[in-house]
Amino acid sequence: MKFILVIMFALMSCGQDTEKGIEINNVWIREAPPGATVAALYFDINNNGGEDYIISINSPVSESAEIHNTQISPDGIGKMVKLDNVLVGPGEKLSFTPGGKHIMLIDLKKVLKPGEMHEVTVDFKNSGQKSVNAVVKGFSEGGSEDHSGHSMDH
Ligand SMILES: [Cu+2]
Repeated sequence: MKFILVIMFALMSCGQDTEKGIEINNVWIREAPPGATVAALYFDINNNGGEDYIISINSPVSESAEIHNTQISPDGIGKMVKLDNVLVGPGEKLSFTPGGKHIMLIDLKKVLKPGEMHEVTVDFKNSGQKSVNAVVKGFSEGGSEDHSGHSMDH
């Protein structure tokens, strides 16, 4: 048993070393009232290391998650486009914000209330998985969002 614990600890500290280059800050999720099936997740990325890609996101609060970008058509209608990955260049600062790139948490397992904290894991191609805590913000906080784009079928 002691031997297994030592191995686990070694693996954990090893993982932290390889993740040094990328910071994830200001992680938050838009509140999800009863009946909501999706919620948007936002964060800022600060890459102090080499080129990398966000390839997937996981959270215990939803069945799955997709990387989305919001594109505004000439007639002003926001449409969400699914991205397979997002490039994070060396030294790049990247913001996922309402009206721009965001993570869509799909098939929510629970109601998300303002003030709650939930774990989110971001998977990078080179840096591996990074787990962070996201705070749930109410509809009036964190900037407005074009909800028309969220009527698309997920
Ligand atoms: Cu979306």
